[in-house]
Amino acid sequence: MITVLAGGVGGSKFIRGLANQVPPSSIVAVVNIGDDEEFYGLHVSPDLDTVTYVLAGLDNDVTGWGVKDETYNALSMVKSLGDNGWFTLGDKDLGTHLYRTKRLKEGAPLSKVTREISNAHGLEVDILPFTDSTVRTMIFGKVRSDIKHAPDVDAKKLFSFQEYFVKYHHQVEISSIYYEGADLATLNPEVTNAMLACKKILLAPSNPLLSIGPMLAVPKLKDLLTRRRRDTIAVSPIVDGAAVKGPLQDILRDLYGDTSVVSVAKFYQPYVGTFIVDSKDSSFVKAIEALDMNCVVCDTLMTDKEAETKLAGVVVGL
Ligand code: FO1
Repeated sequence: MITVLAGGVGGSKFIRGLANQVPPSSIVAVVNIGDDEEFYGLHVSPDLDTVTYVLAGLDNDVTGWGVKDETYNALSMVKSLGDNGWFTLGDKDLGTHLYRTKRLKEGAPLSKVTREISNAHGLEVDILPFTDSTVRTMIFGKVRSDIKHAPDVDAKKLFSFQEYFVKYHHQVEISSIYYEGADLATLNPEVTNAMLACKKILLAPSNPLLSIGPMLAVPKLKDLLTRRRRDTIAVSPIVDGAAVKGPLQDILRDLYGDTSVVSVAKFYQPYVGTFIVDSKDSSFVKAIEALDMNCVVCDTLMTDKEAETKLAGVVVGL
């Protein structure tokens, strides 16, 4: 059994590659829920849905989120009623949020609802939210002055994840990131078992602070990972000082003043025994090994399904 901690598009593609290398039923995907937010009374779980849609072949590979061949009739109606509608929810995607919200209101935990959804799509990978408790990634910072519609560019404030990411296009100079609820969050027994019983724990090439960070902020998960450091392998989400996708480069600059892969290695140092870096970053191997981490160099860019499978093959072979 392999346990993989993941979030977002990078995480989803990596799990898809992994499912081509090992039996999908041997993979437990522990997925970020720090991005979850309520829109129009519906519980939206972007990372759980991205992993599910990608594995089910339903993903929208243009946007990186939502469902392919989507329509937006419901959102158009909402906008016509005067709502700003800054968070784009497609009609098919809304079906997932309607179902999830109904089941949560009936008292089902998020992990159970997630299994119901992935079973309905015929998936064999076990997709689990890292907790059934509420953990929310909050961003403290100031809207960058070059963004036009910012009402109060000078004020530092607290943003929910989706306000930061979507409403302000992640154009926020970050002072700190806070994972609300993480200190009191409990782990599902399935997550604990998967992390103890698996041969290897993998950290997908997801954003360390936005996708993996919410999990590391849960004391029990942090302890488990620290205990299994020797068996934990992380894949770098940075190539040649730049993020493959999303705002990671800006975040590393704002928080650590260094956007190199070493910055990510330092963040993962307490939890990760082996770090996989891109061939373009081979000059950083010595600096990473000095952190008491094994370092493996290979091509990490998941440009197509073949590249995803090849990268997963390197990881599985370690
Ligand atoms: N990302 C955007 O940049 N703009 C959107 O309007 C948007 C809508 C959306 C709807 C459902 C969903 O599951 C994801 C959505 N995302 C959108 C992505 C979301 O912000 C994710 O949390 C990030 O991609 C980080 O993984």
